[in-house]
Amino acid sequence: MDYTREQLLDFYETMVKIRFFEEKVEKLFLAGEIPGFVHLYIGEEAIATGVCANLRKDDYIESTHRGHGHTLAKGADLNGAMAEIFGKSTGLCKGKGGSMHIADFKVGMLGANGVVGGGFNLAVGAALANKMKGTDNVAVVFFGDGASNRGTFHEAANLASVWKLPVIFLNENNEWASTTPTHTLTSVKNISDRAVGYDMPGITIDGNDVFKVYETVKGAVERARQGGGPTLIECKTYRIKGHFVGDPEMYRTKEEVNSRFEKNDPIKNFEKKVLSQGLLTKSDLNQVEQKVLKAIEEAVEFARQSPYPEPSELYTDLYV
Ligand SMILES: Cc1ncc(C[n+]2csc(CCOP(=O)(O)OP(=O)(O)O)c2C)c(N)n1
Ligand SMILES: [Mg+2]
Repeated sequence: MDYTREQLLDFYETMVKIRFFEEKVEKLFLAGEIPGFVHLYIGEEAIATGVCANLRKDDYIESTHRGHGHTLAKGADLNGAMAEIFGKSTGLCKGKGGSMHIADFKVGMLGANGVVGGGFNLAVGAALANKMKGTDNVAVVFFGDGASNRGTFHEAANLASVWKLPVIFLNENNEWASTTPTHTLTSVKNISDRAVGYDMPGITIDGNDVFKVYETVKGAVERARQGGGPTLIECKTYRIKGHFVGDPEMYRTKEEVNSRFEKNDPIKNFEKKVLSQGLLTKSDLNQVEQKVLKAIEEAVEFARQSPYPEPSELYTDLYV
């Protein structure tokens, strides 16, 4: 494998940061410390990590309701992200976005979205802006298998293709759309097959392999930067947690979930590969884990100690 030690450590740090962050958020939500609704990204960490490792700060991403991982992978501040999920005034959106509408324009993270399929046209708009400004920046829109059935996907894919916009349609096929198995509501076997209808490359890959994700997206990003237009990439993965925290999951068995996770945990996959090939040591991995755990504990304390927004802030930041 042709990766530097620094790149490997970065992959690992981002993936465990997302994993530990989500495990912490789950605990705090169940303990009543976090308001609203929370959707966890556990089991899908290799996707956000492999994608965002190809992006610069001034490239854009559009996220989903399951957006914490995308936010962290794009480089958002950990304290600001945690405080946002707590609804505190020190959060990335001053506590007024919360889990499902977290955004960080400073790092090109244009927003999570409570509307399934709400990100497509925003990303295409961002890509159009890049093109009109003459930059080589790209936009990536993350979206679920369920979202691929929304009209917004098809409108956006068509226009992006016609105008050869620098946008990547990044599908996270985790086999579930809320309580519904994807294959019961999707007309194609692979979501990437839909690329044919829009005259763009369509690629399906193992989304639990961070190397595969990184390398595939690298090609699509280069193509987009050079004016080659959009690409549709489908990352096959599996949703390990309930649709939201608190989901009773009456529609599948614990055995199914456990066996999928055991076979295909993206972080374990990574560890196996780098250890067996002697690229990193157990102690390298431990050091990263300890550093990340400490940073997350600090972020929780930061969030706990921060104030809620003042009522007078209710109408600020609504319009630009
Ligand atoms: C327009 C719209 N329709 C329905 C919903 C309710 N809803 C929230 S998440 C979800 C399923 C989304 O599935 P998928 O796109 O596969 O994303 P995943 O949750 O698997 O990451 C649905 C139906 C919504 N939020 N917005
Ligand atoms: Mg899904």
